Amino acid sequence: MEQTLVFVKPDGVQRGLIGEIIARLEKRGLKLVAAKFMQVSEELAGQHYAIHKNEPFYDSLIEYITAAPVMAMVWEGNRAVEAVRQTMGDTRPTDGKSGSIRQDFGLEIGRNLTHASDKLENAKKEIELWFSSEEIISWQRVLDEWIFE
Ligand code: IDP
Ligand code: MG
Repeated sequence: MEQTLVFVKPDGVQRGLIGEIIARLEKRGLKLVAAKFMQVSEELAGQHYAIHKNEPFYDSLIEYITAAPVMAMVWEGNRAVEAVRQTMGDTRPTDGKSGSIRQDFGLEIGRNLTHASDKLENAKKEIELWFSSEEIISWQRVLDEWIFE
């Protein structure tokens, strides 16, 4: 089963949206396997967003992501990477349809509330970067057979 990295960004934490975001992922049927509330260091931010190093928004992105704590999580499920991206919505909150987290709660691309891994290969790398293997819990959820076919 796939696992994907999610974090509620500092704006989501400041705005009291951690619960709402977790609730949507839980209700979708995804399974939480790791979570920690943490301050992101400059070093972790730089490693996580290394791919954007040459973008004009890079400095403001690092400032944004390190400005307050984040709620970091790993979620599991069949096609979890795609499912979570879909629940988060398009990167720019004013693109795409409403009904997703970013489109329902955000307005600006630089204040888009959440991160979710964009593909399985990156999900694996990001989970390794953010969590140790002991922090990831393998557990049986009683409803699994009613959610996973
Ligand atoms: P994603 O978060 O949907 O995967 P990416 O393109 O990987 O989007 O960009 C990473 C993050 O960088 C975005 O979520 C957003 O916070 C920020 N970002 C991306 N493009 C811009 C931009 O044009 N201006 C400001 N911030 C941006
Ligand atoms: Mg991305």
